[in-house]
Amino acid sequence: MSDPGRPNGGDPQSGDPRREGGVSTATRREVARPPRYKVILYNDDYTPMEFVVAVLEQIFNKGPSEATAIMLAVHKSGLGVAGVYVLDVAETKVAQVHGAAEQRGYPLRAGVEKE
Ligand code: TYC
Repeated sequence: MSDPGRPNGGDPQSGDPRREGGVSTATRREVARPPRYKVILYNDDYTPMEFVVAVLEQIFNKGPSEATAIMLAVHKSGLGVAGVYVLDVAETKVAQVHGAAEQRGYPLRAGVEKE
């Protein structure tokens, strides 16, 4: 007899999405994990490095050394991940980056990409 108090009757081989090839079949009580989105920062030739570091600290809550490392990675490679969030938070962060950059007259751009 299956245990109604446990997903999939308590079968230890099922109920774990890591063992199901990512496809949910049985009725589940657990709420699905919402998809996550990367906020991408793009390099440009005009935005000052200190401004990008300040954006990473203030909008993406990075500490000074991580903010500097991300900024330098974007500067060298052309783009980089500022953070990973649910979609509405990611879109808000992008709007905050664009608002702060436009206020200062810098061309800094950001975008959202599904993880
Ligand atoms: N390339 C810019 C400079 O040399 C710095 C920069 C880094 C700009 C990261 C944008 O997302 C960026 N001043």
